Amino acid sequence: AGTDELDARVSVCRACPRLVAWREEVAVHGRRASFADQPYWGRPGPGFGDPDGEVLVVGLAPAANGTNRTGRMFTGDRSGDWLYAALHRGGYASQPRSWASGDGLELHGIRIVAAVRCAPPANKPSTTERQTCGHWLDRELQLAAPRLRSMLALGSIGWDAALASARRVGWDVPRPKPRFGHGAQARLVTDEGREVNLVGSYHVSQQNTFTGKLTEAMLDEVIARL
Ligand code: DU
Ligand code: SF4
Repeated sequence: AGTDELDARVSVCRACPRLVAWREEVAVHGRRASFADQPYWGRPGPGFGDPDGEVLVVGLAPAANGTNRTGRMFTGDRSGDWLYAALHRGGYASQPRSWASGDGLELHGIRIVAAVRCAPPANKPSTTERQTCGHWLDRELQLAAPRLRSMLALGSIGWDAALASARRVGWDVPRPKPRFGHGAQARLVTDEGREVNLVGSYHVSQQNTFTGKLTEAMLDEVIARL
């Protein structure tokens, strides 16, 4: 599948000097004590899930001790605990938890990618890094376009990345730019005239889930709209 080749190319990308340095620094010296004896991936996070999925999830970026450790999007951190549990409730994931790349998890009908593929310091990618990594997202949209039905954008960074990428690959995007919010929705039209439903959700990060800004019910509700 086209996604296999894309994943292989992404996983050796070194286009952002600051992020390359950080992902490798964490992998070699910056491990959390509880993971000290584990090998770290230390590379960009390739997309994960169903290569023929009709739904694309666009997250923010890998976490330093999550995807940057396990090599799989959202696997190995608290954000992933929330996302995979919700995808399991929604019928997209074969199991509610994901802790390592060999855990048996399979997604059906959905593929997960990120606006930025390398773990950024303090979870804050720069504007340039977002633009640079956006080219990989462009390729995701082009590969998914023939079957894509909807996209779930996590957080305003995921939302902005999805809209910017859709514009770059020649899809119709409403003007003025649709505003991000939890439950925000926008209708995009691919270059071949297919409608794609973009849905926004607060990101599944701890700062939202611990504080109750994002509840399980709120997440289930947006996933049901995909
Ligand atoms: O072996 P493979 O079919 O290329 O799958 C690679 C990887 O993708 C595996 O860890 C499972 C996952 N995956 C999935 O989650 N859902 C699918 O429908 C197909 C593959
Ligand atoms: Fe490449 Fe994206 Fe990582 Fe930058 S963030 S090095 S573009 S994979």
